[in-house]
Amino acid sequence: MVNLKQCWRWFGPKDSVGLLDIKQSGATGIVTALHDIPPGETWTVESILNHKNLIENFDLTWEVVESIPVHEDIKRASGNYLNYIENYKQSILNLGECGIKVVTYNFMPVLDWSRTTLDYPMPDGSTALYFEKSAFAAFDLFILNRPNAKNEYSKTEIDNAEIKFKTLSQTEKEKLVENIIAGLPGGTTERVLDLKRFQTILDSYKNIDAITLRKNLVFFLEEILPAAEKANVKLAIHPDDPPFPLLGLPRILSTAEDVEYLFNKVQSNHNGLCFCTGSFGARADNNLPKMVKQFADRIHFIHLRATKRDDEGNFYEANHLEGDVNMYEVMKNLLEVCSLQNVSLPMRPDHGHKMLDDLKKNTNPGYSAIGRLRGLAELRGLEFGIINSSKQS
Ligand code: DNO
Repeated sequence: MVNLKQCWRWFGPKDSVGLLDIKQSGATGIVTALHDIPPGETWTVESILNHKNLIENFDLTWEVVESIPVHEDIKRASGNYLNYIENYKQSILNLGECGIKVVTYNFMPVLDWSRTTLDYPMPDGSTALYFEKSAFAAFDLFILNRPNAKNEYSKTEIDNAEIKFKTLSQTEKEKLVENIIAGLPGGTTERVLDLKRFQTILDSYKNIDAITLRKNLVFFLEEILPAAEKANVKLAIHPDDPPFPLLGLPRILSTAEDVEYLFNKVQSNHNGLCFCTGSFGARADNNLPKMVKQFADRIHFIHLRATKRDDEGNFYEANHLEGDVNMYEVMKNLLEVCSLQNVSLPMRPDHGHKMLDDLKKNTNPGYSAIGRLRGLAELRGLEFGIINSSKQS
């Protein structure tokens, strides 16, 4: 059986988890981006090579770009979008020239990934990321006061949001606003700091429903795919996180049906998926082991993480082998895909709890050193066990 290529996300020289730390994790591949280049601008060969050299100095390899952010104009097909698409193509060509062959991106309007609490206490003293529906709704209905938002919630949801809102202190409200509108580190959307500006950006999507957003994604892909094919760069779209609409914005990559639609519509193998078990797994109707088989030849990158859902639709990020995801089946199917195709697909342990010394450090939410190290160690153990038992049978 062929292994997965074990990778680690690095946020560049400012990341408090450095390349030497990463070497000690056992990962050999790096997932990173040129975080200082604003969405829409071209990544030059020179800037790519500078970043690549930093990585190679530690005998690590830059395996995957996560992400080249997609400018909001492209998602709306408005303003300067044709220019930004040209720049996107050029960035892909430049990456290909520098030997980097997988590019992750997402097509979530306004918000990239979203959580309401970044330090949710676990019984063992570590902390996790948490998405609480009533807190999100309290923000939407009673802090942002988004026009017509009430029509999108049930009576019970509104009541629960109101109860939640009343329990929040001023500091907790401010924290909630910051967590939601400023975007999370590594996110690909604009860092917005005031509610008015945030509402203006939401308003710019008022005529864009799921059908239009899909159309804009297909247009974008058809434009950039010739460059991706020429440079042999595989595109890997990241699913919606969480996988349902928020703030009245459409979400179009939440389910197996959504992925199937996109792959049928744009058939190139370079139009692929970042198979993120944490994102897809926050919905009970996504059967993850089955999705691995279904999209086998279009999975170009893998995020392994497990969420634990409750009946109300809240979820926290569990330890990698302990949430609702059947990680054993997912891993087994992924390894079969690798063997059949004879490729080591790049995988990174996605997120991790803040634990032990992480708790004293300033790390990007979800991207602590020890929490991810635990995740990677568990996942490597699982992989090792599956590969070895398959040799014996
Ligand atoms: C969060 C990440 C996302 C992801 C982007 C890909 O931890 O998984 O921010 O990088 O959605 O474009």
